[in-house]
Formats: sequence, structure tokens, C-alpha cells
Amino acid sequence: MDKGESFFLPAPSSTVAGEVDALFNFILIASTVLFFIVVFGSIFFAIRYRRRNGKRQYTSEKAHNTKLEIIWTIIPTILVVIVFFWGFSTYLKMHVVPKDALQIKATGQKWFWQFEYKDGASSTNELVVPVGKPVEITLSSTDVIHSFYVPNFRIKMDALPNRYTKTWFEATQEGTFDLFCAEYCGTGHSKMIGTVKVVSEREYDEWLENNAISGEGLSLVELGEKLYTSKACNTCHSIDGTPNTGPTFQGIFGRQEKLQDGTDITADENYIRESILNPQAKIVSGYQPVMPTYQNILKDREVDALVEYLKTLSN
Ligand code: HEC
Ligand SMILES: [Cu+2]
Repeated sequence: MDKGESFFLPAPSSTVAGEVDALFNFILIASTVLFFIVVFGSIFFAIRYRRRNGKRQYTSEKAHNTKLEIIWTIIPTILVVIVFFWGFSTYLKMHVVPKDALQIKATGQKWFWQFEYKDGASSTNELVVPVGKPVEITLSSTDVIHSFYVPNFRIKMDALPNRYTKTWFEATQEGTFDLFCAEYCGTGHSKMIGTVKVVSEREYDEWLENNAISGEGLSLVELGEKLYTSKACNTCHSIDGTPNTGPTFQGIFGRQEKLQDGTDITADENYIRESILNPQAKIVSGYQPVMPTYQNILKDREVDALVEYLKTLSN
């Protein structure tokens, strides 16, 4: 177990996590104590004063006790007021973004996350951030509602189509943390899993720089192979022949495809390029039109790279 990890919660790894956990534990313990008092109190009195041989076990006819009633009104009221003010102050901390926060744009799309950093750097399904710096995430979606959820940071925010939402965090330790989509978004929802990679500030700057000139040292085929996983093609397309949400890439180049409108087409460079940039133009028969467009996500060289990579998968 990591430090601070419990049966209920993974290790707290952001600046607000400790406070969220403290409030969670306070509510949990207070409710548990009250639960036992109420349930066992009821059971005790029900047994102790049950009717026996048709006779009542109690003698007093009293139906009212002012002192008791004041106590059991005031104590819960105090508890609720504590939870309100504590919760409200934590809520403000979680929602008011520090002014000097780093800006990152996140887009949810069936079924992956796309991140855009300053200077044109980008990544898919892996959010890279520096440790000890506030990071503001501006969220949106190109299709349905997704939700950006990092359990270790105790943050969760919906990503909506046609509207921006925001969340922020400051990671307190380096490491790799799970990023889940917390809003059911279709058949690939369970595969919409990413990571948040927290690195030192120096590593972050290096990463940004290298990413902006990404793939320049690679051949097209090598770059294409990298993009196949880093751009999440692998969530829907296999390379070993197994059918998935989309057709397998094994042997795709030169393959005769039956389209939904009944026509046949040979998968050549132009067809593959169109399938990536404008996937709804030609739908392969037997599949749903669910492939997202990569129009503004892939650079030209990256599309070339994917085409070249797919060619190498023909047997
Ligand atoms: C959300 C799932 C999904 C993702 C992610 C996805 N695709 Fe697709 N893709 C599909 C589906 C479904 C089809 C078949 C329907 C159609 O033709 O649009 C398809 C069709 C294709 C075709 C035509 C296949 C054929 O057999 O004719 C190509 C090429 C393709 N995708 C490339 C890619 C590339 C490259 C990526 C990553 C950059 C990618 N896809 C990411 C779902 C996906
Ligand atoms: Cu989702």
C-alpha cells in the first residue's frame, strides 16, 4: 500500500486530497456512530420493553421530554453545520483555480482523451504534468458526455459537447496515476483508460520540447507504429486479425472492402487517408459509424506515417 492509501481510497496525491479525505472520514465515522446508536438503541428498547403475557413492561405514560429532544436536535444540527462549512471551504479550494496555473486543454472523444499543451505539444491518453505546480484543465467533448476522473487527486469533472468545463489540481508526488472516464459513454467506455504522468519540472520542460518536434528522428513506419497506440487506434483496431469495434489492420492494405452502401473498394493509400480524416465518408459493412475523425488531431506527416505503417501489416 502507498502512503495514505486506505481500504476506501487510493493514496492522496494532490494538494486538496488530504482535506477531501479528512471530510470523507469525518462523515463516515459520524454516520457510523449514529447508525449504531439508532439501530442498537431501537433493538434494545424493543426487546427490553416488549409486551409480555399481554402486559406492557413500562409504567410511565410520559410522551415528551424537553431536555432529551433539545439534545437530539442540537447535536445533529451542529454536525450538519460543521459538514456544511468544512465542505464549502474545501469546495471553494477545489474550484477556484490559482492564477498562475499551467493551462492544458483536454478533449474527451469516443473513447480516448486528447491533450493539448502550449507550443503545440499534444498527447493522447497520457497527461504529462509537472509536480508541485497548479495545473488547470479545460475540458470539452467532441461527441457525448465524458468525465475526467483521477482518483488519486480526488477530482472528477464532466466533459460536455459544445461547452467548456474546468478543473484543476496540484500533484504532490511524482508517479503515474490512473485517469478514468467516469460517465458511461458507449461500448468502448471501459477501455477509455488513461494515465496522468507526474514528472519533475525539468523533465516536463524537456518532454514539452521533444513532443513539439515529435517523431522527427523516426522513420514513417516507426512513427506510425507509435501513433497506433499513442493515438488510441488500438482501442478499436487490432493488428492480429481479431475483430474489434473496427476492422482489424492485419492485411488491410490492398484488401477488398465491402461498404455499407453495397459497393466494393480496394483499401489503398487514399482510402486509408480518407478513413482516418473523414471516417464517416465510407463505412465498412458490418460496422457502426463510430470512428472519430482525426482531422485536427494528426499532422500531415502523422497521417502519412499511419498509412505506411498499415502497409507493413499486409501479409
Ligand atoms: C472508437 C473506435 C475507433 C478508433 C479509436 C479508431 N477507429 Fe478506425 N474504424 C473504426 C470503425 C468502427 C471502423 C469501421 C467503420 C468505418 O468504416 O468507419 C473504422 C475504420 C477504419 C479504417 C477503414 C478500415 C477498413 O477495413 O476499411 C481505417 C483505415 C481506420 N479505421 C484507421 C484508423 C486509425 C489509423 C486510427 C487511429 C489514428 C483509428 N482508425 C481509430 C473505429 C475506430
Ligand atoms: Cu468516456
